Amino acid sequence: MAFEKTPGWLDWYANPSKPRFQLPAGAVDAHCHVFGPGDQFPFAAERKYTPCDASKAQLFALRDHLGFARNVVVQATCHGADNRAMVDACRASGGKARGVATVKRTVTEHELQGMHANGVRGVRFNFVKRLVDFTPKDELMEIASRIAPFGWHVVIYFEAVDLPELWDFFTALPTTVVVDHMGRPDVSKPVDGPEFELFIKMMREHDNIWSKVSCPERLSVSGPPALDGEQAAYRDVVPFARRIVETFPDRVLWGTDWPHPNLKNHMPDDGLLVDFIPHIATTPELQRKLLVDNPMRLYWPEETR
Ligand code: 0GY
Repeated sequence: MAFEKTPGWLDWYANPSKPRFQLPAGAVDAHCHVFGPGDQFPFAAERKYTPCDASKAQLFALRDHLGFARNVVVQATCHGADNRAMVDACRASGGKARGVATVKRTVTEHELQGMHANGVRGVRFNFVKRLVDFTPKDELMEIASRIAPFGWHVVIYFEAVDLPELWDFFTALPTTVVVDHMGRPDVSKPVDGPEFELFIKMMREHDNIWSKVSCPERLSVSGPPALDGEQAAYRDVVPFARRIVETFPDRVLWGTDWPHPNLKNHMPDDGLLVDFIPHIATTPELQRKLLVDNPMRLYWPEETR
């Protein structure tokens, strides 16, 4: 089935540069997606956007080009609760990809077991209103309690202004909880202002809560680097990400977010995104925790014992 992309949709960057920053051996891209291809894995009827195709083969080629060893493929909302494209990518990766699914309360035990066998290790709850319809919290809590015995975790995606209202729900979740993109702070506000302090407080008071320090390209107001390349890319995001990495070094993850859904102004060069990492994780030890030790503990624990 042919799908028409959402008008203005930006395709992913076809020829990313080779990063100058050399990733540590075994680095994991812990947040990326596959889109379709639509003729093989149709997009969901309830989707809020129709993306370009972004296949598993293209994802794996990017992984190798950038120097990552593994991927965590996160279910994107354009596929709803139909996890076939994500599971297919995990299965085809030869053990180099694990997945995060979206499920409904109707998911069966057998389906959960099948996903686990194919590499799924978490579910994603999305609270970003432009991306999903509302799901009652009792349904989400029921799902969380059903996936907990598998050793899975919950990934949450929300915007910073919604944290006060969502706090009680997030802090009651019975599993490890991973926040996408630092809870989307408004980086034009102070890094020590009340909004970001609330996020830091949540991580400080709840040691089951982790954060992805990803998506500078999505959060930045200052934008990509000047063409002379002298200025750090997305420099306004650096203090936010760096603060989380330095305060909670054992509970942070990083991912490219390829193929970068819903960007309106520019599409990042994924090589430059990798070059952002040493600005937020400034020592080899912090880089190893962020890129290797933490994602391995969460997604491949059997290899870290
Ligand atoms: C991201 C961010 C976005 C989209 C999705 O599943 C999705 O559709 O996550 C967004 O639009 O902010 O993490 O990919």
